[in-house]
Amino acid sequence: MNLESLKDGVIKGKSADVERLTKEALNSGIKPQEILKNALIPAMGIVGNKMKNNEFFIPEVLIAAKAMKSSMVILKPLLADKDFGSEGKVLLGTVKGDLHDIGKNLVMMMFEGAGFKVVDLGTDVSPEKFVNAVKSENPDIVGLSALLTTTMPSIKKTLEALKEAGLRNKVKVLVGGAPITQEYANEVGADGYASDAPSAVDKAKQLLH
Ligand code: B1M
Repeated sequence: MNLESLKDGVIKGKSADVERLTKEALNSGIKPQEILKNALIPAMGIVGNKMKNNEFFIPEVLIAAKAMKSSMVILKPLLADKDFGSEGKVLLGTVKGDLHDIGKNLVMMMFEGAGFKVVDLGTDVSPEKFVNAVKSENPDIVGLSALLTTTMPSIKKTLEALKEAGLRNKVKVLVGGAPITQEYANEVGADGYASDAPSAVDKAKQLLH
């Protein structure tokens, strides 16, 4: 069986086809790792590029991510934990005081689609919660999302809390969200800034390699 149709199904967001083709691929003897590596991850890479080039917008990306998930649901029990974390581990959250999570979830899907393991802390995440999660999860990257000008200071506070806990040098911190800029990232001492979900993945890869 050819994985191209599965890849194409993810790009076009055809969840039912993706589910069927995933099962067919497994039945034909293709290993779950191969499906992840040769169909799902490249498909989400293409989706990310289309988003960057303004060929795809948020609805298309969410539909593609949903299709990817319909395959992941089948593959996940068949895969070892390490298969999901081959690129690294990302701890993601929207900062304290901020409840916006649509962008953060898109960033999460792109990371998962690119082969990262993601631990999602959700929204309104306090600096202390980030610190505790860094201690327990030992991530490579901490991703902070903020959508409000009033919650931008929570990014700074989270960076300070990581520093105070002696953890700042153990992780790379990536920041993003509508009001965030590269200048702000520099000012607060983050390691990277990304303006959209695909760029977040590119930036994380740059920071780790
Ligand atoms: Co709110 N809201 N909101 N809101 N909301 C904005 C952000 C606002 C710009 C609207 C406006 O006034 N024009 C404004 C902020 C103004 C400002 O601070 N300058 C605003 C406000 C004021 C508020 C409230 C205060 C309103 C009120 O109650 N008076 C309130 C605050 C609640 C709180 O958080 N404490 C509030 C509430 C809400 C809802 C709950 C109703 C809802 C959120 C639902 C949810 O997320 N589950 C909501 C929404 C939907 C919006 C808008 C309309 C859309 C945000 C969104 O989801 N965009 C928004 C206006 C707008 O942006 N046009 C607005 C789509 C999403 C894909 O984009 O989140 O930017 P975005 O994510 C992008 C990039 O920014 C980047 O990648 C993503 C994908 O490419 N990115 C990262 C994001 N995180 C990243 C992290 C990274 C890297 C990249 O690395 C880790």
